[in-house]
Amino acid sequence: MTQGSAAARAADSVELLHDLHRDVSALTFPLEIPGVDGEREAKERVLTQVASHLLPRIAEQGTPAVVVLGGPTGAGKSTLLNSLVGREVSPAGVLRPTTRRAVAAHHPTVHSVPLRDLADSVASAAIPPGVVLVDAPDLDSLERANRSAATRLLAAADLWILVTTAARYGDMIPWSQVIRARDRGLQLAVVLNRVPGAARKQVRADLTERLDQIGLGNSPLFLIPDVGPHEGLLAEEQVADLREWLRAATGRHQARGIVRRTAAGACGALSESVGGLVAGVGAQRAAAARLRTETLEGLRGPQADLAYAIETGQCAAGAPTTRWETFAPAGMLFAPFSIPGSRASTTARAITDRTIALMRLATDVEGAIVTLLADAIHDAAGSIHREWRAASALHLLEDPEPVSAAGARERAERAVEEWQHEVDRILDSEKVTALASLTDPTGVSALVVAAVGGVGGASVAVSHFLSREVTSAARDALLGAARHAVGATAEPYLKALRSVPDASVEERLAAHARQLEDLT
Ligand SMILES: Nc1nc2c(ncn2[C@@H]2O[C@H](COP(=O)(O)OP(=O)(O)OP(=O)(O)O)[C@@H](O)[C@H]2O)c(=O)[nH]1
Ligand SMILES: [Mg+2]
Repeated sequence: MTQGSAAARAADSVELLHDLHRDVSALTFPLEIPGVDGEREAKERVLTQVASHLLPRIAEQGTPAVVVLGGPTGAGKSTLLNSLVGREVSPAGVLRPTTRRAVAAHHPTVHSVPLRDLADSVASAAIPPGVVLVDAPDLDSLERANRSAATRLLAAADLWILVTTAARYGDMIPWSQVIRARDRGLQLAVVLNRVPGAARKQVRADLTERLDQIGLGNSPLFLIPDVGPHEGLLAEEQVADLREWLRAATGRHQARGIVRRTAAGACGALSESVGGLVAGVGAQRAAAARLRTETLEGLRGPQADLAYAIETGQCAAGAPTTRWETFAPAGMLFAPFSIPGSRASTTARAITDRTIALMRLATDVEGAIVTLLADAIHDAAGSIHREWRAASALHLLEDPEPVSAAGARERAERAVEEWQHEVDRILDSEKVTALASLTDPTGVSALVVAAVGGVGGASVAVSHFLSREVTSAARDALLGAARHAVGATAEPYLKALRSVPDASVEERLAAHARQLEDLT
């Protein structure tokens, strides 16, 4: 590869990694579905790897290699760092776990110390210049914060010195982490602490074989003999081999080699991790689609029942019909509506009385419609809410409380009021001359409301004096208003689902994963 194309490639990689970092930072996994904790952690890992590991390495060729001392609590990681530095820079102790904040030791000539956000840095001339040696919190910690800090440090490492003890290495080595590190090209060395003299050979053979099984048999292995109860720094001769190897392996030249190798390996592993995030987004979207279907399903029953009641003219058939019939006989106020050709009183007094009677009738009808609609809204809200609670998704809502009975009633009242205006608009374009001598315009409108509500006599009167179309137009308007009012119950839920990443996010991440694959 020519120098020019190498530079172009590095520039492309930097741009790709910046884009990836931006897109992954913005990524959310809002729905609590199986595996989501893993996705959220994977997101953090990817961010650390890109920001603390890959970008600095690609941008600055002179970055020191990051060597992380990682392993179980009490294995002697802090003691080892202190012994290599020659003074206590990271407190070692008997309390488990001891180290909670990582310490990064580096040569005083190293100015751009990586991992500033993850570790406190300490300058020491005892550390070779090409390396930053990091004492990490315990990897398999019972403490979540320690576990996560250690995992993030390993994500940013070029070389991992796995520190463990002879007594516990069998069960205490976090093998899954070792395998993951191997897969992203991270170099491994193992320090086995407190090895009893007699067991030396046996333990070395056993551990080498285990490492061999996962393709890491060539990893350097350092055995530190057991010196009995011990506090403070280890004697120089106990760490001399490790110091020498570290110096040789991470001299400036080799350090760059480690860095390059891990960066290439890391791009492959990163591509896989991003692929995992893509799958995670897919799972979120599938869950959101299910929840959306269930939400709309919650509307369906109440909307259908309501539409049936309106279409069949049953929504206000009871009391209002009785009231109509009280005024319908000959000589009564509604007689001219009920008995074609009957002589109607058209005095101003009779018109006012008739109008008032019609308005009372309409109030009854509207009251019945409001109750029906409020019940439908409340039912729909209740069933949608139950689905969301079962899916543990209520936290996505601005207001996690379902619509109350009073709230549903208020919405229903507003919708019916709106509908009434719509009825007036329908009547605006009708000729109402024949009715004008019998009642005021409010009475005409009330007559239509009663007709839609299912008062048979009112229906007949509207057909006779106006047209059949007026009732059906007003009924259609009520159907629309009712459907809309019930449908509005789902709106905050559907809006909340917009926080789930959409297909474009999934596609962009998948494209990044493919491009990363090309970089390896
Ligand atoms: N005998 C013996 N004791 C050691 C050795 N290394 C560390 N210790 C002791 O073991 C205890 C734990 O050592 P640390 O260095 O704090 O262990 P660590 O791995 O840093 O532990 P965490 O910070 O909790 O992850 C301390 O009391 C040390 O003095 C060793 O090589 N031999
Ligand atoms: Mg420690």
